[in-house]
Amino acid sequence: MSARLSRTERHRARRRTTADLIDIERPLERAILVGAPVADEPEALVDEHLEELERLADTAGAEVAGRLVQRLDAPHPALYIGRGKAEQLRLLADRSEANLVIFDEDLSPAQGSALEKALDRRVMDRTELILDIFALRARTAEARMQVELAQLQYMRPRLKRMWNHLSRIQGGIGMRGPGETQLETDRRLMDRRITRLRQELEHIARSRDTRRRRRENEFRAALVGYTNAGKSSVLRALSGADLFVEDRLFATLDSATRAVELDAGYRALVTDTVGFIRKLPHHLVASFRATLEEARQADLLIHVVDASAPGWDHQVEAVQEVLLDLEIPDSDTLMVFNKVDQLTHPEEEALRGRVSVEWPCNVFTSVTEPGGLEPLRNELLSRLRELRPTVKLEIAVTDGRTLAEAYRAGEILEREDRDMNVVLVARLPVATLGRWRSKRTVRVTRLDPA
Ligand SMILES: Nc1nc2c(ncn2[C@@H]2O[C@H](COP(=O)(O)OP(=O)(O)OP(=O)(O)O)[C@@H](O)[C@H]2O)c(=O)[nH]1
Ligand SMILES: [Mg+2]
Repeated sequence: MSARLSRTERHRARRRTTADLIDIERPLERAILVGAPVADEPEALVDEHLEELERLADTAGAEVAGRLVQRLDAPHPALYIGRGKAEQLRLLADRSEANLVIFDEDLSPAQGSALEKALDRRVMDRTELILDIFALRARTAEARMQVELAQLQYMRPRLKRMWNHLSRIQGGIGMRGPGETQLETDRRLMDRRITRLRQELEHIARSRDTRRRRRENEFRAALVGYTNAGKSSVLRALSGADLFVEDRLFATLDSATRAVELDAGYRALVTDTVGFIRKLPHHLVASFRATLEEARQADLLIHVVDASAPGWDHQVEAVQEVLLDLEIPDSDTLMVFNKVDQLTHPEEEALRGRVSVEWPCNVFTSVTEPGGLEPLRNELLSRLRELRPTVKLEIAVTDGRTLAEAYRAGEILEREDRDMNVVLVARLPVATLGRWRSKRTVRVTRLDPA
Protein backbone atom coordinates (compact mmCIF):
# COMPACT_ATOMS: atom_id res chain seq x y z
CA MET A 1 0.00 0.00 0.00
CA SER A 2 1.29 3.46 -0.78
CA ALA A 3 2.37 5.52 2.20
CA ARG A 4 1.15 8.66 0.50
CA LEU A 5 -1.89 10.59 1.63
CA SER A 6 -5.01 10.04 -0.44
CA ARG A 7 -6.47 12.97 -2.36
CA THR A 8 -9.22 13.55 0.15
CA GLU A 9 -6.73 13.44 2.99
CA ARG A 10 -4.46 15.90 1.22
CA HIS A 11 -7.40 18.16 0.66
CA ARG A 12 -8.40 17.90 4.28
CA ALA A 13 -4.87 18.56 5.50
CA ARG A 14 -4.73 21.68 3.34
CA ARG A 15 -8.07 22.93 4.53
CA ARG A 16 -7.42 22.42 8.19
CA THR A 17 -4.42 24.63 8.82
CA THR A 18 -3.43 25.63 12.34
CA ALA A 19 -4.64 29.14 11.62
CA ASP A 20 -8.09 27.73 10.92
CA LEU A 21 -8.00 25.88 14.18
CA ILE A 22 -7.03 28.95 16.19
CA ASP A 23 -9.69 31.01 14.47
CA ILE A 24 -12.48 28.61 15.33
CA GLU A 25 -15.12 30.56 17.21
CA ARG A 26 -15.50 28.91 20.53
CA PRO A 27 -17.35 29.66 23.68
CA LEU A 28 -15.19 30.89 26.55
CA GLU A 29 -14.66 27.90 28.78
CA ARG A 30 -14.59 28.12 32.51
CA ALA A 31 -12.84 25.25 34.18
CA ILE A 32 -12.50 23.74 37.63
CA LEU A 33 -9.14 22.07 38.18
CA VAL A 34 -9.03 18.86 40.17
CA GLY A 35 -5.95 17.33 41.75
CA ALA A 36 -6.09 13.94 43.42
CA PRO A 37 -2.57 13.36 44.72
CA VAL A 38 -1.50 10.44 46.84
CA ALA A 39 -2.02 10.96 50.54
CA ASP A 40 1.62 11.69 51.42
CA GLU A 41 2.40 14.08 48.55
CA PRO A 42 4.02 17.22 50.03
CA GLU A 43 1.78 20.30 50.03
CA ALA A 44 4.24 22.33 47.96
CA LEU A 45 4.21 19.72 45.20
CA VAL A 46 0.41 19.59 45.11
CA ASP A 47 0.34 23.38 44.62
CA GLU A 48 3.07 23.25 42.01
CA HIS A 49 1.20 20.62 40.00
CA LEU A 50 -2.06 22.55 40.04
CA GLU A 51 -0.16 25.71 39.14
CA GLU A 52 1.18 23.91 36.10
CA LEU A 53 -2.26 22.53 35.21
CA GLU A 54 -3.53 26.10 35.34
CA ARG A 55 -0.84 27.18 32.87
CA LEU A 56 -1.83 24.31 30.61
CA ALA A 57 -5.51 25.28 30.83
CA ASP A 58 -4.59 28.88 30.08
CA THR A 59 -2.48 27.83 27.07
CA ALA A 60 -5.49 25.88 25.80
CA GLY A 61 -7.69 28.94 26.25
CA ALA A 62 -9.71 28.17 29.38
CA GLU A 63 -10.31 30.45 32.31
CA VAL A 64 -9.83 28.80 35.70
CA ALA A 65 -12.87 29.24 37.95
CA GLY A 66 -11.79 27.09 40.89
CA ARG A 67 -9.64 24.30 42.27
CA LEU A 68 -10.39 21.21 44.25
CA VAL A 69 -7.99 18.73 45.83
CA GLN A 70 -8.64 15.33 47.33
CA ARG A 71 -5.78 13.27 48.69
CA LEU A 72 -6.24 9.59 47.99
CA ASP A 73 -4.55 6.40 49.08
CA ALA A 74 -5.73 4.90 45.81
CA PRO A 75 -8.10 6.15 43.11
CA HIS A 76 -11.72 5.03 43.40
CA PRO A 77 -12.57 2.75 40.49
CA ALA A 78 -15.86 4.48 39.63
CA LEU A 79 -15.19 8.23 39.76
CA TYR A 80 -11.50 8.40 40.60
CA ILE A 81 -12.40 10.66 43.56
CA GLY A 82 -14.87 9.70 46.29
CA ARG A 83 -18.64 10.07 45.78
CA GLY A 84 -18.97 12.78 48.42
CA LYS A 85 -16.11 14.72 46.87
CA ALA A 86 -17.70 14.39 43.44
CA GLU A 87 -20.90 15.91 44.78
CA GLN A 88 -18.90 18.77 46.31
CA LEU A 89 -17.21 19.23 42.93
CA ARG A 90 -20.57 19.45 41.17
CA LEU A 91 -21.77 22.14 43.56
CA LEU A 92 -18.55 24.09 43.14
CA ALA A 93 -18.88 23.90 39.36
CA ASP A 94 -22.51 25.03 39.54
CA ARG A 95 -21.65 27.91 41.81
CA SER A 96 -18.76 29.13 39.70
CA GLU A 97 -20.60 28.58 36.43
CA ALA A 98 -17.91 26.29 35.12
CA ASN A 99 -18.69 24.22 32.07
CA LEU A 100 -15.56 22.11 32.20
CA VAL A 101 -13.73 20.02 34.79
CA ILE A 102 -10.07 19.20 34.25
CA PHE A 103 -8.38 16.39 36.18
CA ASP A 104 -4.63 16.45 36.72
CA GLU A 105 -4.66 12.65 36.74
CA ASP A 106 -5.31 10.22 33.91
CA LEU A 107 -8.88 8.91 33.87
CA SER A 108 -9.90 5.56 32.43
CA PRO A 109 -12.58 5.71 29.70
CA ALA A 110 -15.16 4.41 32.21
CA GLN A 111 -14.19 6.95 34.88
CA GLY A 112 -14.43 9.76 32.32
CA SER A 113 -17.95 8.76 31.30
CA ALA A 114 -19.14 8.21 34.86
CA LEU A 115 -17.74 11.57 35.98
CA GLU A 116 -19.44 13.40 33.13
CA LYS A 117 -22.73 11.89 34.14
CA ALA A 118 -22.24 12.65 37.83
CA LEU A 119 -21.05 16.22 37.25
CA ASP A 120 -23.33 16.95 34.33
CA ARG A 121 -20.61 18.72 32.39
CA ARG A 122 -17.59 17.97 30.28
CA VAL A 123 -14.68 16.31 31.99
CA MET A 124 -11.22 16.01 30.60
CA ASP A 125 -7.96 14.67 31.93
CA ARG A 126 -4.42 15.96 31.73
CA THR A 127 -3.63 13.86 28.66
CA GLU A 128 -6.56 15.23 26.71
CA LEU A 129 -5.61 18.77 27.64
CA ILE A 130 -2.00 18.31 26.53
CA LEU A 131 -3.13 16.67 23.30
CA ASP A 132 -5.38 19.64 22.65
CA ILE A 133 -2.51 22.09 23.12
CA PHE A 134 -0.35 20.06 20.78
CA ALA A 135 -3.14 20.08 18.18
CA LEU A 136 -3.39 23.83 18.48
CA ARG A 137 0.34 24.36 18.17
CA ALA A 138 1.34 21.83 15.51
CA ARG A 139 2.61 23.74 12.51
CA THR A 140 4.33 21.40 10.09
CA ALA A 141 2.61 18.52 8.34
CA GLU A 142 4.70 16.07 10.32
CA ALA A 143 3.81 17.53 13.71
CA ARG A 144 0.15 17.61 12.74
CA MET A 145 0.26 13.96 11.79
CA GLN A 146 2.07 13.02 14.99
CA VAL A 147 -0.54 14.81 17.08
CA GLU A 148 -3.39 13.34 15.10
CA LEU A 149 -2.01 9.86 15.62
CA ALA A 150 -1.77 10.39 19.37
CA GLN A 151 -5.25 11.94 19.47
CA LEU A 152 -6.82 9.06 17.57
CA GLN A 153 -5.24 6.55 19.90
CA TYR A 154 -6.52 8.44 22.91
CA MET A 155 -10.01 8.84 21.48
CA ARG A 156 -10.45 5.32 20.18
CA PRO A 157 -11.55 3.73 23.48
CA ARG A 158 -13.50 6.89 24.40
CA LEU A 159 -15.44 7.37 21.23
CA LYS A 160 -18.87 7.51 22.80
CA ARG A 161 -17.94 10.24 25.23
CA MET A 162 -16.30 12.24 22.45
CA TRP A 163 -19.52 11.94 20.46
CA ASN A 164 -21.43 13.42 23.37
CA HIS A 165 -19.06 16.37 23.49
CA LEU A 166 -19.44 17.01 19.81
CA SER A 167 -23.18 17.11 20.01
CA ARG A 168 -23.03 19.47 22.96
CA ILE A 169 -20.46 22.03 21.92
CA GLN A 170 -18.52 22.94 18.84
CA GLY A 171 -14.81 23.50 18.72
CA GLY A 172 -14.08 23.59 22.43
CA ILE A 173 -10.90 22.52 24.15
CA GLY A 174 -10.09 18.94 23.28
CA MET A 175 -12.35 19.16 20.25
CA ARG A 176 -9.86 20.81 17.97
CA GLY A 177 -7.23 19.33 15.82
CA PRO A 178 -7.09 17.14 12.82
CA GLY A 179 -8.38 14.17 14.84
CA GLU A 180 -11.72 15.87 15.30
CA THR A 181 -13.08 14.98 11.88
CA GLN A 182 -12.51 11.31 12.59
CA LEU A 183 -15.30 11.38 15.15
CA GLU A 184 -17.76 11.61 12.32
CA THR A 185 -16.66 8.17 11.26
CA ASP A 186 -16.41 4.89 13.05
CA ARG A 187 -13.69 2.92 14.70
CA ARG A 188 -12.83 0.94 11.60
CA LEU A 189 -12.05 4.06 9.65
CA MET A 190 -10.11 5.31 12.62
CA ASP A 191 -7.93 2.23 12.54
CA ARG A 192 -7.31 2.67 8.86
CA ARG A 193 -6.30 6.26 9.43
CA ILE A 194 -3.96 5.22 12.27
CA THR A 195 -2.21 2.75 9.97
CA ARG A 196 -1.92 5.33 7.24
CA LEU A 197 -0.50 7.96 9.56
CA ARG A 198 2.06 5.51 10.87
CA GLN A 199 3.17 4.69 7.32
CA GLU A 200 3.37 8.31 6.31
CA LEU A 201 5.37 9.23 9.42
CA GLU A 202 7.78 6.35 8.79
CA HIS A 203 8.24 7.63 5.27
CA ILE A 204 9.15 11.09 6.57
CA ALA A 205 11.48 9.59 9.17
CA ARG A 206 13.31 7.61 6.47
CA SER A 207 13.94 10.65 4.31
CA ARG A 208 15.17 12.53 7.36
CA ASP A 209 17.55 9.68 8.07
CA THR A 210 19.13 10.15 4.66
CA ARG A 211 19.55 13.85 5.28
CA ARG A 212 21.08 13.16 8.65
CA ARG A 213 23.59 10.74 7.21
CA ARG A 214 24.84 13.48 4.94
CA ARG A 215 25.66 15.53 8.03
CA GLU A 216 27.52 12.81 9.83
CA ASN A 217 30.82 14.63 9.63
CA GLU A 218 29.63 17.49 11.73
CA PHE A 219 29.44 17.84 15.46
CA ARG A 220 25.82 17.60 16.51
CA ALA A 221 24.20 18.64 19.77
CA ALA A 222 20.54 18.44 20.77
CA LEU A 223 18.73 20.71 23.20
CA VAL A 224 16.29 18.93 25.46
CA GLY A 225 14.42 20.12 28.51
CA TYR A 226 11.19 20.96 30.25
CA THR A 227 8.74 23.07 28.30
CA ASN A 228 9.41 26.82 28.65
CA ALA A 229 12.98 26.31 29.94
CA GLY A 230 14.36 28.49 27.13
CA LYS A 231 15.64 25.94 24.57
CA SER A 232 14.50 27.91 21.53
CA SER A 233 15.73 31.17 23.05
CA VAL A 234 19.17 29.66 23.61
CA LEU A 235 19.40 28.36 20.05
CA ARG A 236 18.10 31.62 18.64
CA ALA A 237 20.75 33.57 20.54
CA LEU A 238 23.54 31.13 19.62
CA SER A 239 22.75 30.89 15.93
CA GLY A 240 21.03 34.16 15.12
CA ALA A 241 18.27 32.13 13.48
CA ASP A 242 14.70 33.26 13.79
CA LEU A 243 13.06 30.67 16.03
CA PHE A 244 9.68 30.90 17.69
CA VAL A 245 9.88 31.78 21.38
CA GLU A 246 6.94 32.34 23.67
CA ASP A 247 6.15 32.45 27.36
CA ARG A 248 3.60 29.69 27.04
CA LEU A 249 3.87 25.93 27.28
CA PHE A 250 4.82 23.91 24.20
CA ALA A 251 5.88 26.75 21.92
CA THR A 252 7.99 24.32 19.88
CA LEU A 253 6.76 21.02 18.51
CA ASP A 254 9.11 20.50 15.59
CA SER A 255 12.77 19.78 15.72
CA ALA A 256 14.79 22.49 14.03
CA THR A 257 18.51 22.25 13.38
CA ARG A 258 20.66 25.36 13.09
CA ALA A 259 24.36 25.88 12.57
CA VAL A 260 26.15 27.60 15.42
CA GLU A 261 29.45 29.24 14.50
CA LEU A 262 32.00 29.01 17.28
CA ASP A 263 35.50 30.45 17.47
CA ALA A 264 38.38 29.34 15.29
CA GLY A 265 36.16 28.24 12.43
CA TYR A 266 34.52 25.51 14.46
CA ARG A 267 30.84 25.00 14.03
CA ALA A 268 28.22 22.80 15.63
CA LEU A 269 24.80 21.74 14.41
CA VAL A 270 22.35 22.26 17.23
CA THR A 271 18.83 20.87 17.24
CA ASP A 272 15.92 22.37 19.16
CA THR A 273 13.31 19.82 20.20
CA VAL A 274 9.80 19.63 21.64
CA GLY A 275 9.64 20.42 25.35
CA PHE A 276 8.81 17.76 27.91
CA ILE A 277 6.45 17.90 30.84
CA ARG A 278 5.58 15.83 33.88
CA LYS A 279 3.33 12.92 32.89
CA LEU A 280 3.73 13.53 29.16
CA PRO A 281 1.05 11.40 27.49
CA HIS A 282 2.47 8.10 26.42
CA HIS A 283 0.95 8.20 22.93
CA LEU A 284 2.57 11.57 22.34
CA VAL A 285 5.96 10.30 23.42
CA ALA A 286 5.56 7.40 21.01
CA SER A 287 4.42 9.68 18.18
CA PHE A 288 7.31 12.08 18.64
CA ARG A 289 9.89 9.34 18.80
CA ALA A 290 11.05 9.92 15.25
CA THR A 291 11.39 13.67 15.71
CA LEU A 292 13.51 13.03 18.76
CA GLU A 293 15.80 10.76 16.79
CA GLU A 294 18.09 13.80 16.44
CA ALA A 295 18.58 13.74 20.19
CA ARG A 296 19.45 10.06 20.15
CA GLN A 297 22.07 10.53 17.44
CA ALA A 298 23.63 13.67 18.88
CA ASP A 299 27.25 13.82 20.02
CA LEU A 300 26.08 15.84 23.00
CA LEU A 301 22.79 16.29 24.81
CA ILE A 302 22.26 19.79 26.20
CA HIS A 303 19.68 19.71 28.97
CA VAL A 304 18.28 23.22 29.46
CA VAL A 305 16.84 23.90 32.91
CA ASP A 306 14.84 26.96 33.98
CA ALA A 307 16.88 27.76 37.07
CA SER A 308 14.30 30.34 38.14
CA ALA A 309 11.43 27.81 38.32
CA PRO A 310 10.66 26.89 41.92
CA GLY A 311 10.40 23.19 41.10
CA TRP A 312 13.30 23.01 38.63
CA ASP A 313 14.65 19.84 40.23
CA HIS A 314 11.34 18.04 39.66
CA GLN A 315 11.38 19.29 36.10
CA VAL A 316 14.84 17.78 35.64
CA GLU A 317 13.51 14.45 36.90
CA ALA A 318 10.53 14.60 34.55
CA VAL A 319 12.85 15.22 31.60
CA GLN A 320 15.08 12.34 32.64
CA GLU A 321 12.05 10.08 32.79
CA VAL A 322 10.96 10.95 29.26
CA LEU A 323 14.51 10.43 27.99
CA LEU A 324 14.52 7.03 29.64
CA ASP A 325 11.16 6.21 28.06
CA LEU A 326 12.61 7.17 24.67
CA GLU A 327 15.78 5.22 25.34
CA ILE A 328 17.89 8.30 24.78
CA PRO A 329 21.06 7.89 26.83
CA ASP A 330 21.67 10.92 29.01
CA SER A 331 24.94 9.88 30.61
CA ASP A 332 26.95 12.41 28.60
CA THR A 333 24.76 15.42 29.19
CA LEU A 334 25.68 19.05 29.61
CA MET A 335 23.34 20.68 32.12
CA VAL A 336 22.53 24.28 31.24
CA PHE A 337 21.00 26.28 34.08
CA ASN A 338 19.28 29.05 32.19
CA LYS A 339 17.49 32.27 33.23
CA VAL A 340 20.07 32.98 35.96
CA ASP A 341 19.28 36.67 35.44
CA GLN A 342 16.15 35.94 37.45
CA LEU A 343 18.16 34.87 40.49
CA THR A 344 19.80 37.05 43.14
CA HIS A 345 23.55 36.59 43.65
CA PRO A 346 23.20 34.56 46.84
CA GLU A 347 20.58 32.35 45.14
CA GLU A 348 22.90 31.79 42.21
CA GLU A 349 25.81 30.93 44.49
CA ALA A 350 23.68 28.47 46.46
CA LEU A 351 22.53 26.85 43.25
CA ARG A 352 26.10 26.55 41.94
CA GLY A 353 27.12 24.80 45.13
CA ARG A 354 24.23 22.41 44.94
CA VAL A 355 24.48 21.41 41.30
CA SER A 356 28.25 21.08 41.18
CA VAL A 357 27.97 17.92 43.24
CA GLU A 358 25.19 16.26 41.30
CA TRP A 359 26.03 17.52 37.78
CA PRO A 360 29.68 18.48 37.62
CA CYS A 361 29.23 19.09 33.94
CA ASN A 362 27.18 22.27 34.02
CA VAL A 363 27.08 25.86 32.85
CA PHE A 364 24.99 28.81 33.95
CA THR A 365 23.44 30.96 31.25
CA SER A 366 21.15 33.85 30.57
CA VAL A 367 19.72 34.73 27.21
CA THR A 368 18.86 38.26 28.29
CA GLU A 369 22.21 39.34 29.76
CA PRO A 370 25.02 40.43 27.44
CA GLY A 371 27.55 37.61 27.20
CA GLY A 372 25.16 35.39 29.13
CA LEU A 373 25.69 32.49 26.74
CA GLU A 374 29.51 32.60 26.67
CA PRO A 375 29.87 29.73 29.17
CA LEU A 376 27.82 27.51 26.85
CA ARG A 377 29.75 28.61 23.75
CA ASN A 378 33.05 27.89 25.47
CA GLU A 379 31.90 24.50 26.61
CA LEU A 380 30.73 23.60 23.10
CA LEU A 381 34.03 24.70 21.66
CA SER A 382 36.07 22.65 24.08
CA ARG A 383 33.85 19.58 23.44
CA LEU A 384 34.32 20.04 19.74
CA ARG A 385 38.08 20.30 20.10
CA GLU A 386 38.07 17.18 22.19
CA LEU A 387 35.90 15.13 19.85
CA ARG A 388 37.20 16.51 16.58
CA PRO A 389 40.75 17.65 17.11
CA THR A 390 42.67 19.49 14.43
CA VAL A 391 45.53 17.26 13.28
CA LYS A 392 48.26 17.08 10.73
CA LEU A 393 48.06 13.86 8.71
CA GLU A 394 50.83 12.44 6.60
CA ILE A 395 49.29 9.69 4.48
CA ALA A 396 51.40 7.55 2.17
CA VAL A 397 50.39 8.04 -1.46
CA THR A 398 50.01 4.28 -1.72
CA ASP A 399 47.22 4.27 0.87
CA GLY A 400 44.34 5.68 -1.17
CA ARG A 401 41.77 4.12 1.16
CA THR A 402 42.82 6.09 4.21
CA LEU A 403 43.02 9.28 2.20
CA ALA A 404 39.44 8.71 1.00
CA GLU A 405 38.31 8.00 4.55
CA ALA A 406 39.90 11.23 5.77
CA TYR A 407 37.82 13.12 3.24
CA ARG A 408 34.69 11.20 4.12
CA ALA A 409 34.91 11.45 7.88
CA GLY A 410 36.64 14.76 8.36
CA GLU A 411 36.83 18.36 7.41
CA ILE A 412 39.93 19.05 5.32
CA LEU A 413 41.45 22.45 6.00
CA GLU A 414 44.68 22.25 3.95
CA ARG A 415 46.30 19.83 1.53
CA GLU A 416 49.81 19.53 0.22
CA ASP A 417 50.83 16.76 -2.21
CA ARG A 418 54.40 15.56 -1.77
CA ASP A 419 56.30 12.80 -3.56
CA MET A 420 55.79 10.02 -1.01
CA ASN A 421 52.80 11.30 0.94
CA VAL A 422 49.87 13.65 1.10
CA VAL A 423 49.94 16.12 3.99
CA LEU A 424 46.58 17.21 5.29
CA VAL A 425 45.51 19.57 8.02
CA ALA A 426 42.11 18.30 9.03
CA ARG A 427 39.55 17.95 11.79
CA LEU A 428 38.67 14.34 12.42
CA PRO A 429 36.62 12.39 14.94
CA VAL A 430 38.78 10.91 17.69
CA ALA A 431 37.28 7.50 16.91
CA THR A 432 38.67 7.57 13.37
CA LEU A 433 42.08 8.71 14.58
CA GLY A 434 42.10 5.92 17.13
CA ARG A 435 41.58 3.34 14.40
CA TRP A 436 44.55 4.70 12.47
CA ARG A 437 46.91 4.60 15.40
CA SER A 438 48.37 1.24 14.41
CA LYS A 439 48.66 2.04 10.70
CA ARG A 440 52.11 2.46 9.29
CA THR A 441 50.92 4.45 6.31
CA VAL A 442 49.54 7.32 8.39
CA ARG A 443 51.22 9.72 10.80
CA VAL A 444 49.01 11.83 13.01
CA THR A 445 50.19 14.96 14.85
CA ARG A 446 47.80 16.89 17.03
CA LEU A 447 47.80 20.63 16.33
CA ASP A 448 45.46 22.24 18.83
CA PRO A 449 46.01 22.04 22.58
CA ALA A 450 44.37 18.97 24.02
N1 LIG B 1 14.56 36.10 31.98
C1 LIG B 1 14.85 35.18 31.07
N2 LIG B 1 13.87 34.68 30.26
C2 LIG B 1 14.19 33.75 29.37
C3 LIG B 1 15.53 33.26 29.21
N3 LIG B 1 15.53 32.31 28.24
C4 LIG B 1 14.25 32.22 27.80
N4 LIG B 1 13.44 33.07 28.47
C5 LIG B 1 11.98 33.24 28.29
O1 LIG B 1 11.34 32.02 28.61
C6 LIG B 1 10.18 31.81 27.78
C7 LIG B 1 10.25 30.47 27.09
O2 LIG B 1 11.31 30.47 26.17
P1 LIG B 1 11.38 29.45 24.95
O3 LIG B 1 12.72 29.63 24.32
O4 LIG B 1 10.18 29.54 24.09
O5 LIG B 1 11.36 28.08 25.77
P2 LIG B 1 11.40 26.59 25.18
O6 LIG B 1 12.24 25.78 26.13
O7 LIG B 1 11.81 26.60 23.76
O8 LIG B 1 9.88 26.17 25.37
P3 LIG B 1 8.99 25.10 24.55
O9 LIG B 1 9.25 25.28 23.11
O10 LIG B 1 7.63 25.46 24.97
O11 LIG B 1 9.39 23.76 25.06
C8 LIG B 1 10.17 33.00 26.82
O12 LIG B 1 9.28 33.96 27.31
C9 LIG B 1 11.60 33.50 26.84
O13 LIG B 1 11.70 34.87 26.54
C10 LIG B 1 16.55 33.81 30.07
O14 LIG B 1 17.73 33.46 30.04
N5 LIG B 1 16.15 34.75 30.97
MG1 LIG C 1 10.80 26.04 22.13
